Amino acid sequence: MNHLFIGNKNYSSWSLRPWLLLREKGIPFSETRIPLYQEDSERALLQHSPSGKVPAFVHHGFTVWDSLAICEYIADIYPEKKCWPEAVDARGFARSISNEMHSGFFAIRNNLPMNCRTKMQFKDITEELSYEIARICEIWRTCRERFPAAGDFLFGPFSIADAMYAPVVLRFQSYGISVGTAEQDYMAAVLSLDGLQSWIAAAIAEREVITDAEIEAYG
Ligand SMILES: N[C@@H](CCC(=O)N[C@@H](CS)C(=O)NCC(=O)O)C(=O)O
Repeated sequence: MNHLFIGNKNYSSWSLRPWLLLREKGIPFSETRIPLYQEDSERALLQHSPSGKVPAFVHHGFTVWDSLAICEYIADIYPEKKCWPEAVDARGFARSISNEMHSGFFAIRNNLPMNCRTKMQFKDITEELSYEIARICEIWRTCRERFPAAGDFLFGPFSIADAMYAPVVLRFQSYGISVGTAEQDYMAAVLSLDGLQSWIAAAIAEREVITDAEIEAYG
């Protein structure tokens, strides 16, 4: 009834977002992994996703694509799962930061590619990268201060906003990005999720290597 098409678990940060939402909200789904940047990838992607990109989600034969649209659709079809915070101001804030992630942070996305197998001290922190890291830390701190609902996540209970930022948590961990105490606590909460741990284990077990997403340890 629910099927998610995803890319390589090691590299596909957009795939992780709806996958983690489904897992953490206990929504049953099956999945197909399409390894990216291989000879047959383009054909396989276009067969299941109109954009030719993953993730794509199929619900009773109806296809929705693009990570945030999929998360919104899941929130619509499972209102009881409370995928967004309930209070209207918290929900507005959660949507703003989720869209900010979806449409921005290009320095982080380009310079610190998600790679669950990597653990290094990344030293080449440009001004642009440093600005984006500081902005993410500000977002996480502000959420915890302004919306101190019960729970360890940005708005208390796990929400779409956390799914959108989970790949950033992985990147900060992989590249040894230093953050403040509140941000460390938030990262620890995300990293302790069973769903995320099982994604990481599957990512580490994958054999494909996408050279462009492999950063040399330097500095
Ligand atoms: N805006 C899209 C981005 C999707 C995207 O770029 N997916 C990558 C994998 S993480 C992809 O399918 N790449 C394959 C390709 O471009 O050929 C989303 O949020 O889902």
